[in-house]
Amino acid sequence: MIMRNGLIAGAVVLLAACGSDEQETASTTPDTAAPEATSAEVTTWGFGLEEIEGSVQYEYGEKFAELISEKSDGEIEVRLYPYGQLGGLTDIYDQVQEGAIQLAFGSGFLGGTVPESQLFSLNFILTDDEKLNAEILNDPAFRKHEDLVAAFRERNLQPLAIVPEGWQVWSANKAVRTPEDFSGMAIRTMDNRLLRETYSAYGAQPTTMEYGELFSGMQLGQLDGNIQPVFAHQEMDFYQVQDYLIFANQAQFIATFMGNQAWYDDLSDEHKDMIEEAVVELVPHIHEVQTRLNTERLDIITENSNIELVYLTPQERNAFRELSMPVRDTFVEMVGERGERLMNALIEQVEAANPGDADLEEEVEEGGSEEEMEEADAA
Ligand code: 6CS
Repeated sequence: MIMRNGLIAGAVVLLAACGSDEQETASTTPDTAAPEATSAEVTTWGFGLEEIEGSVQYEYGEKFAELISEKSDGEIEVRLYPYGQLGGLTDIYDQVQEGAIQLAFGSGFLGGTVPESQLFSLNFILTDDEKLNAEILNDPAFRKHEDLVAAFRERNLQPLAIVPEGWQVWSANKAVRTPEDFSGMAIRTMDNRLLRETYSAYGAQPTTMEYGELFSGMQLGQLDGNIQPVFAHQEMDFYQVQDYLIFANQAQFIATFMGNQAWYDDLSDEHKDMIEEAVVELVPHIHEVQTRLNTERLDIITENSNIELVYLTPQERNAFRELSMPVRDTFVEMVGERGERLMNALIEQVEAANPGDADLEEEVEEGGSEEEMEEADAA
């Protein structure tokens, strides 16, 4: 696999205006300087993915392309650029900001571009129910919250949907059950300060590295641990160079689906409506896809390795939850009042959707029995 060797294929992205503001064609053209010709009737929207074929983002992109093609009677073609084709992660964000591509996903590394997006890296902020989280994040009350939209638009981006891709699962060469177990561990985090603060609070040594370099980073011993949804541990072969997968359910991997702001503003109402309908239809669809992919890939991992699976108990999780709480203040320090309002809006949505969770936290703090905690977690 090219990615795991850290070789990111170079790509030339050319932009061709084809008659109207909306008719922009982005194409990777490693062999020729000329942009690919498209017929006069077909408009191409380029969509940069942070992940390779077979991933949750790829499945999202394929379904989005299918829905847009159907809704536009074939007038619009969405062309996917999987990870590596446009360079590294920040190259993808640069290209959608500049309008070289029209659409992209942005997750942890996007924190450098849209600091408020680090909200999605906070641990223990959502519920334990992944489907409910997808619904909360995509409820217009949050997805279209003026502070979220303003944070992206200030950076020439338009947020379109929020896409949870599964629990972030730790991998390591030892079983991590307590913050003390993290001591001295070089754990790879995506490049944002919030994640570095979180894992420092847990006692680890956060280390930033590009996605495509992680396999060799772990193989060469530069990294002791990694944080990914299960499908990515499998798809990128990361599990082959680690001994334990640790499920703490501390956070989900969350990406934002976004467009170039000027491009979005120039779209006709009809095309904006197509996008809106597609992202709404995709909420239950991608939840089903991510749960299926993560389940199937865990089976592949366990069939093909001796990796040990560790599931933290509610009390073990609570030790991490407590350490994560002050990081919310760091988030506010970093992003100011707008980010704070957004964080509070998310917390309110979570509490309204899942009032039982606050009770559970109190019970855990008071120290119910492990069985009681597990029952409460399963409920
Ligand atoms: O860890 C990363 O950098 C990447 N992981 C996933 C699952 N998706 C994209 C992200 O950049």
